Amino acid sequence: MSGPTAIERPLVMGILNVTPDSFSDGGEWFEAERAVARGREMVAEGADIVDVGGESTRPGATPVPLEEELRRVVPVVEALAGVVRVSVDTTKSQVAEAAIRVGATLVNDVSASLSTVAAEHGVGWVAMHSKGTPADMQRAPSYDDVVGEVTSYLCERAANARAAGVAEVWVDPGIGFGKTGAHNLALLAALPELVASGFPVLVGTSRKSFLGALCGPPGHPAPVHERLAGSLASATWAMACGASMVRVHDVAASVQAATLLGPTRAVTTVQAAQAVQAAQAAQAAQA
Ligand code: HH2
Repeated sequence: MSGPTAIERPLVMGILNVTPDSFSDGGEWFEAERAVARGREMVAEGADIVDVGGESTRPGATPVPLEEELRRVVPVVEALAGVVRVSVDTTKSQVAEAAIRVGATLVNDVSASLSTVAAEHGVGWVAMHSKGTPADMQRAPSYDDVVGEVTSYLCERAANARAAGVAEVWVDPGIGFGKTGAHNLALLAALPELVASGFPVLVGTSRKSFLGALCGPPGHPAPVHERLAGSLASATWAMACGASMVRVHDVAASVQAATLLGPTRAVTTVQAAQAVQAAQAAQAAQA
């Protein structure tokens, strides 16, 4: 048998919200200097991509004017782009383009509408499913078949983007975007179906409210900063189902989980043997 092979692990995208009102980290990284420091910290924790956003998409969030979103996002993207791969979390083409000009190479698009920007500039694109806008998406969302509808929506958008020349296309079921807790769980349970589409899958569950509702005692949702275990369990589940990237606030813990998932996802005996060899070689190199 040949020597140890590096086992690929799922990627970890660190969330960096340069906003005063994001549901979990709002205000923490609102100043550019603090945001850049947090971005660097996430890189040290093992983040593969840092996702910079200047507009909260939490239910009921106030839309941010273009100039303000540019002011928040561009300097942070510029400062981090030389250090790590940067994605820009936006629904505005002008913000995506400005971020690309200063080094972003992935457009994280919760509106799944910016594929032409990605095609034009030769960068990657994440198509996320959402039903409605942040203002109304959590008002009694309903589906006949949530898994079927989300999967066919994403596959159609992704295939169109590929045909239009976007080489790197990700799909994301949009956990919490126009979905009840039951919808979120159904989508997580059916992730292998989305993975089977062949498009790489990104999943973001980190600290979201359905985890709070599930993890706290009845009627007392776990507060946002007490959702690490649920966040990690759901990210691990997603990776075990074949998701290629998870979007998280808690980078260090998620990188540990991803590192474990790389070898354990190896499905054949040969891969498993290679995984053991690779792990042993890595340990020996550290000793
Ligand atoms: N979730 C949020 C924002 N962007 N992008 C993708 N691809 N997938 C997601 O699940 C996703 C996303 C919402 O989380 P967060 O950024 O932490 O909060 P806020 O929108 O309040 O800034």
